[in-house]
Amino acid sequence: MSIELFNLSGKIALVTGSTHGLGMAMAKGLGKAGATIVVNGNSSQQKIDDAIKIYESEGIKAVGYKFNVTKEDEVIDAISAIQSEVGLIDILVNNAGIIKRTPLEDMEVEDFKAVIDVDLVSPFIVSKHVVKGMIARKQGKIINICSMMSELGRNTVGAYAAAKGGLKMLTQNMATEWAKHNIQTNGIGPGYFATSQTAPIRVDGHPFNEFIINRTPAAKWGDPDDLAGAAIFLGSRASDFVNGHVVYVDGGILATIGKPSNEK
Ligand code: GCO
Repeated sequence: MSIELFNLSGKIALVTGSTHGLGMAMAKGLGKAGATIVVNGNSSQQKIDDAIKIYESEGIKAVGYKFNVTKEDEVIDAISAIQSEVGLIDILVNNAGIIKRTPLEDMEVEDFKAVIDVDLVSPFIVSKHVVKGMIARKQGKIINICSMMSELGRNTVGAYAAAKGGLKMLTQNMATEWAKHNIQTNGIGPGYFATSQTAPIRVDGHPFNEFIINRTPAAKWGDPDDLAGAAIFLGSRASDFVNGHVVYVDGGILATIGKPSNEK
């Protein structure tokens, strides 16, 4: 019985920004639990086709849809195409995100707005149009990808922190409004993971690299596959009474004040 709770056979999961990185890792987890993965990206059709090959090479059923999550008309068209060509969306993972590392006093307004648009407004836009089907069917799962910056500030990532802090509260309000329809809305808060997004600050000898390894009780950067379990849990019946929470997968960063570099 218990393992059955995590079985996603017959389910359809749309994961935004799932051609690489954390999005792909979480989508692979959902796919290996039985779900059909709707892969989304916006950079190029080639990138989506290459990603589909990777999913299929791991025995995962995946279909690709290129659309810009910040453009409501593209989102409406994509969701109706997905629901008529693939099927009704059971699980939505709002993962697509960007970051711009600039001190706030030097940040251009359009850059600030661009980060808010992708990281906070697009989860609202995509959820608004996917949830209508979930409300009609009285079931659904929404997972918003938050961050350490949903709880903590950091030099140069002010716009990102504003968006991820806002996304935590948007998650709570989605749960408040949609739980009565048997829709569970929760978040996943990744700590520091080895991805292309963190590559610039994860270089050997880079002070931030040393800082993270020392600041993280697990004393390492996370492996994207470490997120698969939380995605399966929040996408499955195992979380049918879990609502409005962020599951932090961070190696213990938020649990501790940290320690000086001379302490083991
Ligand atoms: C940064 C990082 C973070 C991580 C992640 C932490 O510059 O601090 O890129 O934003 O990617 O969001 O939870």
